[in-house]
Amino acid sequence: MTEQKPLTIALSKGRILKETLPLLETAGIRLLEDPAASRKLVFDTSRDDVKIIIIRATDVPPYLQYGAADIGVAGKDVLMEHGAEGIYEPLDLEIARCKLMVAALKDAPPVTGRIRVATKFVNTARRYFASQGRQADVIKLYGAMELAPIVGLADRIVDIVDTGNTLRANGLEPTELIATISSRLVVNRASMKTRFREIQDIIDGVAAAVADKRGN
Ligand code: PRT
Ligand code: MG
Repeated sequence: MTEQKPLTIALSKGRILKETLPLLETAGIRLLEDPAASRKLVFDTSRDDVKIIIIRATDVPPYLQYGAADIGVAGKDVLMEHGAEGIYEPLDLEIARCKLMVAALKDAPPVTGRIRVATKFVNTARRYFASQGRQADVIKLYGAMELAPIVGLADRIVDIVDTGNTLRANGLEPTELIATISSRLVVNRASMKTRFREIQDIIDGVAAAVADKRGN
């Protein structure tokens, strides 16, 4: 019998990983070593036919789009920013919940005319302001977005908000909700066709784990 190549699951390191591993375990897929104690990028699992790669959150969509991974987990923020080409999104994992919001300095006046927006979510921000008929110049930053309004780089930021503590600590406040965010299980569209049974079984297992955790 010819052996099929293992199914590859792409997970993002950081907060999503911590919440995803227990769901996969409940679905019968367990890492054989602790990724926190290893510099490896490819991990064997309790299933011979499944391996896990651990990459940056923003790298998950391209791995899925081009079929280098069959299954992945990514925040809806990252998926919205990258676009859904070649990627199927069958399941909300209900983890790493947060909100994608516009924020401004506390009590900042409304902006008339063109608005300057600093964010790492440039595509999402452009789409959002365009959908509102507002003219926006969007400036790409890679971190510490909160600093931009303080030093006059931008009128507004678009960023992830959870407790709001980061905004508050920097004298900012959320002003508009763009989207409520959670992490999603995603599948390469071609894999979904060619390896339907294997992948659907994993989706069903993880869906059951999510329902279990929710308490029904
Ligand atoms: O760290 P790295 O640059 O590799 O990537 P990353 O920062 O995107 O990864 P990670 O692990 O920090 O976040 C991955 C995903 O978690 C995001 O894509 C979101 O879908 C989700 N998530 C959930 C969050 C938060 N909650 C969150 N609070 N992502 C980021 N934050 C940050 C936010 O950027 C801000 O700086 O936490 C701060 C706000 O938190 P509060 O509680 O102060 O409001
Ligand atoms: Mg981070």
